[in-house]
Amino acid sequence: MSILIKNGRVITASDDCQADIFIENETIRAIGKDLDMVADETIDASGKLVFPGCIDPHVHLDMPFMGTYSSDDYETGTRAALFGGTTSVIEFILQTQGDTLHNALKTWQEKSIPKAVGDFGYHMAVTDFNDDVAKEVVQMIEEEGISSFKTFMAYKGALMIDDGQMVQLMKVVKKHGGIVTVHATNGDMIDSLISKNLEAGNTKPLYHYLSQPEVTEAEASGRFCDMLNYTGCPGYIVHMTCEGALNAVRKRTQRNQKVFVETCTQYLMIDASLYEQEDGAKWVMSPPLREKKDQEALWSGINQGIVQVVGTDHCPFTLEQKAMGKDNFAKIPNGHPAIEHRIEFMYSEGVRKGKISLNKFVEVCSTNAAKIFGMYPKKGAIGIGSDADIVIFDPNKEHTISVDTHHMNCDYSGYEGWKVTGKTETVLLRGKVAISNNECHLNPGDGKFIPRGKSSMVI
Ligand code: DUC
Ligand code: ZN
Ligand code: ZN
Repeated sequence: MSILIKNGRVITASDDCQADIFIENETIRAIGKDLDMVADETIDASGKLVFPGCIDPHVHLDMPFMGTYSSDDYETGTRAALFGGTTSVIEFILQTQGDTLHNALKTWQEKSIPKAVGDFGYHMAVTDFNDDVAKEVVQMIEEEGISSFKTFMAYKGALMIDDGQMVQLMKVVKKHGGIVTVHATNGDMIDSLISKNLEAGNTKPLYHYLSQPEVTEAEASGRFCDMLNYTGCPGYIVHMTCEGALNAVRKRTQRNQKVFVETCTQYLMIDASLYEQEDGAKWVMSPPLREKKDQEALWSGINQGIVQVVGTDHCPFTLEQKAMGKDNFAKIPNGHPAIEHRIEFMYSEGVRKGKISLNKFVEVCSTNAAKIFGMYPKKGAIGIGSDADIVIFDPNKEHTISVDTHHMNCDYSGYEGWKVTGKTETVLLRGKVAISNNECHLNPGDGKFIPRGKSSMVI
């Protein structure tokens, strides 16, 4: 099977040119002006942008969390991702404290392999570290294609590891060429602020925000960087939200350590004033939304190259699930639906509004994640020999975000009525048309596990 994409404006992290792309089976075989090749199918991309399939390295599908499960599973979540132009996701396996990494891997394989519509990899969340787990970490890198290890500096008693475990984990991961990622907030401080607020009868969603002030993230981000520097391990801070945390990293990077930063679309677009609304639970996530000054700082961080990736932390819960915390903000399941619209938001809010260039857009939505997490240039690139994961994007199409039209398994949108310019039109996954004419043509099981190697951003 071959496909020729003709007349598109091809954008990568470094290039911008008018070119045709010839695909044979799963792979890009030729790129050039007016390619004289015959294919089984030709797609005319005149007037469209053509860029590499996007990668969301931060999603939670069917995740057991706060007494329930995130409402998108591998089928609905990866399908919604494809509709938006995200062809690959990296999801999080959660080790159960006291149990092995291998048992957790088996559980996640069962829920992902038969269901995934788009491609996927796993970060392994190490929630309990000891000498036996250290051996498993090595096996994950060398035998299972899992080279990134997620840690939590919060959620004590469920997910958090202490600083001693963190440093020992970093040493093993460094030795074997992996990377440690982190939810960097000061869990003890947050837990005490939550208790104080509840004791005072402050139960509304606003107090979720007020229990996680900026300093809790800035402090933990700096501490994580210092532990990376001590161990020499490369690291990655997920879902950074604020100026204070960014400045903590900026200061540390002056000593030339390897630390990468991810932010998420929501932290660039919406702010904490939403917590004052009656329906504020819709945006309860951790870390919480911040302020306008933080959005500006994050956009600047992207342009300065301190923030390398924009993901989503997609972790949807239905309104019924959110209502678990109607009398107590600490019981609202944390997270919101986001996987589908990241690319359209980044184009509309970022590129169209002059905040980032087209090349930067591809870099932060696709290429950098592929490089940092060891899947470049198979993913994240339009190059000869790369997987034919391709987005054909209409840069002028206007549309409105709504729960009525989204494909995520969630009965609300946090962006209801938001007007967007630019729409994902056609999506190819490894040479197959996954999305066209607003329909998905792939099935559960068509998405494949991506075994990942060492980061190509770390020398
Ligand atoms: N934050 C969320 O909002 N949801 C899932 C986990 C997390 O850290
Ligand atoms: Zn987190
Ligand atoms: Zn997360």
